[in-house]
Amino acid sequence: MNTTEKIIKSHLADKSQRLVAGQEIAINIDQTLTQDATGTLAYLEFEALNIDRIRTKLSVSYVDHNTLQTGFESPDDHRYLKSIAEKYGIIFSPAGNGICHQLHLENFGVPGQTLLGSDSHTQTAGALCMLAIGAGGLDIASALAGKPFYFIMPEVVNIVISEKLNPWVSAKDVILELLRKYSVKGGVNKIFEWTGNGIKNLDVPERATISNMGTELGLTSSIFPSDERTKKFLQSQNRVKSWKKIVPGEGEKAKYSDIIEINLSKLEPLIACPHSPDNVVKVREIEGTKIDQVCIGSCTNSSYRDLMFVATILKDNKVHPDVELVISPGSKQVLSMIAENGMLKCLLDSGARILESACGPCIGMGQAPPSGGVSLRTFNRNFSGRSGTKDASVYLCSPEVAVVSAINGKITDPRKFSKAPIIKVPEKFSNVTKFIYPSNIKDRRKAEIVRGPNIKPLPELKPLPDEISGQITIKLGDNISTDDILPAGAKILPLRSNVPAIAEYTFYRIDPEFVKRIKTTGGVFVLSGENYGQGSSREHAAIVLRYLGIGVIIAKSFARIHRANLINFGILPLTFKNSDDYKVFDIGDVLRIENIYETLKQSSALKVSNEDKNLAIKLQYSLTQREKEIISAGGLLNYIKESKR
Ligand code: MIC
Ligand code: SF4
Repeated sequence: MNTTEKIIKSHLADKSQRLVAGQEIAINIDQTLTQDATGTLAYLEFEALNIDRIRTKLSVSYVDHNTLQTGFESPDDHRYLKSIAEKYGIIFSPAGNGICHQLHLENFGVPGQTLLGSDSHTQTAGALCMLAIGAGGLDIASALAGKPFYFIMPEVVNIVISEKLNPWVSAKDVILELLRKYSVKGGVNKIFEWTGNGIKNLDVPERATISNMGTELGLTSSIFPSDERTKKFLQSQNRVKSWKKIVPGEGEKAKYSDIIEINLSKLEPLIACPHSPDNVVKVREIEGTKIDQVCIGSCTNSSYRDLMFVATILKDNKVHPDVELVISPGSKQVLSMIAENGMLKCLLDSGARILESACGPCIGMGQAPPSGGVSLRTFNRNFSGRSGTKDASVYLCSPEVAVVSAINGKITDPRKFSKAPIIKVPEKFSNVTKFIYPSNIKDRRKAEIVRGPNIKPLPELKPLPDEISGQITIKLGDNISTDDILPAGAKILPLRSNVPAIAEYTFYRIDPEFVKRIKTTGGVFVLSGENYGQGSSREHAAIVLRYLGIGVIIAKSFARIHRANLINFGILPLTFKNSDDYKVFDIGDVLRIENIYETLKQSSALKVSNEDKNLAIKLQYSLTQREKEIISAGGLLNYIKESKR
C-alpha cells in the first residue's frame, strides 16, 4: 500500500470498506483544529448537537484570523471560543500565539494520524505525514461528536522528487511549478504523495510550504513520508515520542494512479501573477516591475528558516524607500527565537514593519496595498480584492524573491543578488507558546459558555420544496472563489458568528446589488462556470446563500470543500450535462425544477425548464445516498439530529 492507503485503512469507519478512487469512504478522525473565523459557527453547530464532551483524541481551537479587534465583536468571539474550549475539553490557543497551521506542526501534529480542520490549509500537516483535510465547520462539529468524516476516495498521485534545490530557489517554487503545470483545478479529488530520493533534502517546514499550497491545486491533501527529517523536526520541538517511521510499502511496491517526476535542481525562481495562484511565470520574465509593498508571512512561508533567511539578507541592506515591507512571523516561537538571537533587530533596522504572529494581511486584516498598487507576498492566495484594495495587483513568490525585490524596489530574480546564505536551523526550538488546557471534567461541567451580543443563534433551515421555481439571480464565470462569494477583511470578518448580518455582504465585491436583487425578486438559482467555490473552507459562503433563499447552484463543476458545504446546508449542487447549455441561460431567466425528491431517489437526471427561453435541459448531480438524505433533511445538522447518526 502507499502511505495514504495505509493511513486511510487504519482509520476506516467500516473496516470492510474497499478503497476505490471516486467512491465515498468514511474515516475516523483523531484530531481537529478550528480557527476563530470558522470556529464560532463550527462550535455553535457542535452545541446544537447536544453532546457533553468531544470524542476526538485531541482538538485545538486557534485564534489567528481576526485579531484586529476593531470593535467588541471579535473579542467577544474569542471569549466565546475560550469558554467553549473549557466546557468541552478543547485546547485553546489565544490570539498572538500564531497561525493555526504553523502552531499545529510545532505542537500537536502526529505522523499517521488523521486531522480534520475548518480551514482549507489544514493539509499543511501532511508535511508531518498526517492525513490532514480541510472541511466546513459542520463536518468538524460532527467529527468532534465522534462521527466519521465522509469524502470521496481520491486518486493517489505519486510525486517523485530527485536532486536538490539550487541556491535562491526554495520550496515555494516547487509548488508554484505544480500550479503552473496543473492549474487551480488540477488536483481536485486527488492526493499528492511525495517520495523519491530528493525528499531527504527538504525539511518539515519546506515540506509544509508545499503541502500548504496543495490547497490551491484543489487537492484533497498532500502527504510526505515520516522519515529521519520528520524525526529531527519533532526532536527539535521536544516531541520525538510522537514519531514513527511511515513510508510507502516497499515489499509489494506501492501503487499510484499516476506519477509526476520533479528534478529539484532544474527549478528556478517562479512567481504567480494577479489574480490567481496558477498564473505562474518565471521571475526573470517580469523582472523590473515596480512594487509598492512586500508582505512576508502567512501559513505558507513564515517558519524560522524563512524569517532567518530574510533577516540575514536584510542585515546588510535596507528596504527600498518606495516599498513598505511587512513581516508577520508564523508563530510566537519563531518570533521569540529571532528576538533571542538578535536577528529581529536586523529586520527592524532595515525598515521593515513587524506585525504580530497571525494571518494578518493574508486575510485582508490590515496592510491593504495603495490604490492600483503592486504587492509581492509570500502567501498562498492572490484572488482579486482579497488584499482589501480592489484594483491592487498581488503577486505570490518565495521569501527569497520577496526580500531581494523589497531591497531593489522592483521584482527581481534573486540569483544575481549575492551568494545565498545557508541558514542553520537549531537542534532545539524554544518552547514559549502558551496554550490554555481544559480543566478536569468535573470542573468543566460547571463551566459557562459566554456569548456576546453579536453571536446569533444558527438560522433554522428547512428542506427544499419538491418543486423549485424562480429567477437566476447571478451568472458567474469560472473559478469563483469563496472570497468572491463572501469576502473576508476587517469590515466583514467580525460578523462571522452572525449569519443574518454577514449575509448582507454576499457577492458584495463582485456584484454589490446581489442582496437587494434577491430580496426583491426572490431568486433561487445561481449559475456558474468551472470550479465554483474554490479557495477557503468558510461554510458561511454556503449558509448565507441558503439563508437568502438560494436552493440550487448550477455550475460546470464544483470545488471539493465548497460542494460539501453546499450539501451540508441543504443546497443542491447540479452540473450541466452539456456545458454549452451554460451559454443559453441568463440572469433573470425564470427556471423550474419539478419532482426533485423522487428524481433523486431514482438517480435520474433532473429536468430544468427555462420559462423565459421556452426550453428544457437536463442537469446532472453526483450525490451519494447519504448526501441525498442530507439534502432531504435540509442539511447535515437536521440529518444528524433526526437520524441520531
Ligand atoms: C483563507 O485563507 O481564506 C482562510 C481565511 O484561512 C479560510 C478560512 C476562512 O474563510 O475563515 C480558509 O482557507 O479556509
Ligand atoms: Fe491564515 Fe492566510 Fe493561512 Fe488562511 S491562508 S490560514 S488566512 S495565513
